[in-house]
Amino acid sequence: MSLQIGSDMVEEHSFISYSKESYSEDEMLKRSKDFYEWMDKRRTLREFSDKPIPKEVLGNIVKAASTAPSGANKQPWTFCIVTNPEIKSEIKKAAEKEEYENYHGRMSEEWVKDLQPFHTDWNKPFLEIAPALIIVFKRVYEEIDGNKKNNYYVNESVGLATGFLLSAIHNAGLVALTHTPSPMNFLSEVLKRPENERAFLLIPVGYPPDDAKVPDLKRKGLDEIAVYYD
Ligand code: IYR
Repeated sequence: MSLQIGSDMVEEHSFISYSKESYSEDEMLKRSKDFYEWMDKRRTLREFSDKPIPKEVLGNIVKAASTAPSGANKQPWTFCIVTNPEIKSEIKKAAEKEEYENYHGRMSEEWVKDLQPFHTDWNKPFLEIAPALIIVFKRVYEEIDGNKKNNYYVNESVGLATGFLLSAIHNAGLVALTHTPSPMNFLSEVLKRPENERAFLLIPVGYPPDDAKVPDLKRKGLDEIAVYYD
């Protein structure tokens, strides 16, 4: 059904019944605890094995990401799934060029110091080694019948979808790095993306190497992150 809003015709959604899953309080307690403990096992890795990931698995991970809520359900995202070795090399070369500048003057001394415990530097070998790079683009606007139509809450929407993506990667038994080469415009050029898309995050995905090591980080406790207003 269409609705007239001002001079525009807008397609109305038909509404369908929501099939609800509900649990007893005991079940809720167990499920919420189990889920937290499982999510707590997710860690960022900066090293990967080069073992390929089945294409259908990558597709399912991206489909899970696309279930995130978005402003007016505009789904303002594009996920580029790069497994082609030449394109991965091009991305590595361009990312390292920017990161070299970052580590040699563009980042503040304090920032470089804050990164020391993570042993990061301008070298990004994982961009060639990881079997897949998922580059998340935000779609700032859509071009419809030659007119630009802005999307809404684009950063929030794409941030949520990326969170879902990381959870889906963890669920598949794979690992990822939330990588932020900066500036990221080289990704639009290498991947030949249209003008309405801007790179948001670059997520190398793969299996952990046999001898994987991660920093022994502590997450903040509930008392540090939650404020109750009972
Ligand atoms: N983009 C750089 C620097 C960097 C910044 C932050 I904040 C990190 O948590 C990690 C790295 C790089 O990728 O090395």
